[in-house]
Amino acid sequence: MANVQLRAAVRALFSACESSAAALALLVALPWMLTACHGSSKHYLLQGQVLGKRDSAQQLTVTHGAIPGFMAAMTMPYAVKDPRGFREVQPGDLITADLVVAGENDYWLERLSIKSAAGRGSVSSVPAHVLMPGERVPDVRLTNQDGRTIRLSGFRGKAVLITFIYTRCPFPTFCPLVSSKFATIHKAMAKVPAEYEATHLISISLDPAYDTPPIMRTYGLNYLANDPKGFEHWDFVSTTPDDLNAVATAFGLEYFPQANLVPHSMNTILLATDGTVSRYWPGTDWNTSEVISALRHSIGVKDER
Ligand SMILES: [Cu+2]
Repeated sequence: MANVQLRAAVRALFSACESSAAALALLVALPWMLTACHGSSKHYLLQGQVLGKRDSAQQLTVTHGAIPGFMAAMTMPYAVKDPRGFREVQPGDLITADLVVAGENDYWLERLSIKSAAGRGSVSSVPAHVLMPGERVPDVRLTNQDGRTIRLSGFRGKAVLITFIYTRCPFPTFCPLVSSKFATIHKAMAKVPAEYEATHLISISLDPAYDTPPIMRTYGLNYLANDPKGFEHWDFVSTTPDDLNAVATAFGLEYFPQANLVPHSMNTILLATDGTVSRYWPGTDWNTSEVISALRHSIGVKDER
């Protein structure tokens, strides 16, 4: 889900053998160090603190130090292939484990060992509530690309499509891809004035400290063919870290702010005209035509296609 950064590291690691130029580009973009290209799976020693435990997915969210030869310090979820270790470990525990990397999207923790259980209870393990369709969204203050405060409640009566991005996202298949899809949707809605009027798009930054209004404005213009009139229909907003946490968690987003990168999951949300959640499209491989017809349906337009 949120393992964007690890995936990129793994991809770099495994593609380094084939393309040193691509690997070098990734190396420049990311704080990774590549290891030698041999063997099928690689083992690294991970030391860190467990912040979350998800039983259904046998998954731990761990904040850990740098893994020499592989990755910088960060916080992210890992699958665990050690049933006994998984059963015993609790949020707050300091652990060591083997990080096994077998390929892109294929990595897990093994041989979990609890070094200290003194921090148990200091970390909340209650999973956040993700809004179900029909539930009302938190009405946080958002600051748009012009520095103006807007609220989701201000769009009652319109169908609103929301997604989460950050301008420094270095992975073309994540934020830039979703922003391009939003640009396609924006253009499609602009063809029919009544549909344009009854819908709205919002991109929320996952990196509010960096993504100030001028930065969001520049980023937005890039997807609006440099036409600032497009901001009337598509807002690029940031908010405070606390409000971001509230709204992102409500929409099931996972994100882990680091120094210059924010590994994160992706989710696109449709709000109905009454301001409640209507639908989710997780990830990035949804179809713009499907989202466009959902937008039209929610404002009462019958799709002809
Ligand atoms: Cu991204």
